[in-house]
Amino acid sequence: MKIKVINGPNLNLLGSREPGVYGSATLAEIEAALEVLAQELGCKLEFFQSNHEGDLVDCIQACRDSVDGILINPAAYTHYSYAIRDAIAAVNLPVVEVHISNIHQRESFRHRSVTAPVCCGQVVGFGADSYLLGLRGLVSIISRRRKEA
Ligand code: CA2
Repeated sequence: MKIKVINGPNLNLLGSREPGVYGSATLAEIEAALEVLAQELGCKLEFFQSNHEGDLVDCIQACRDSVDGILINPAAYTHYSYAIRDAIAAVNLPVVEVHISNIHQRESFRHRSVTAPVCCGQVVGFGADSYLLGLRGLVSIISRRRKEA
């Protein structure tokens, strides 16, 4: 089982600023923790981060024939990128959306996710653990679908 882990704009800055909102873990540390969990769950991970909407769309499209599911934090694009939403819908793979912060407790523009309705699940507000919880949920959905097929 292969899973793409995609991170959107500014998440490359994790650990350097705003620790009160996003915690102190760097993106590299989050990816390392995901690798440990992936070993336990028996899946392989590939990582991608970009600050550019089109690159994220290209990456999601390329997932169609190369991975079994996507774990994504679209960052600020969550709230307004119909291009990323359409790419997720088009790729026809299980996708789980994660957020470090609880977007519902923050500014009103963060309350809406345009991408969540085309994902199979969303995890918010658990800090870096949102990624680990999201990976567990995604692997469980992929395994269930394989048994049902
Ligand atoms: O809580 C999340 O995971 C977010 O996706 C993070 C995005 C934000 O726009 C979403 O509303 C919620 C922002 C990521 C920016 O990360 C930074 C990290 C360190 C310093 C500055 C920004």
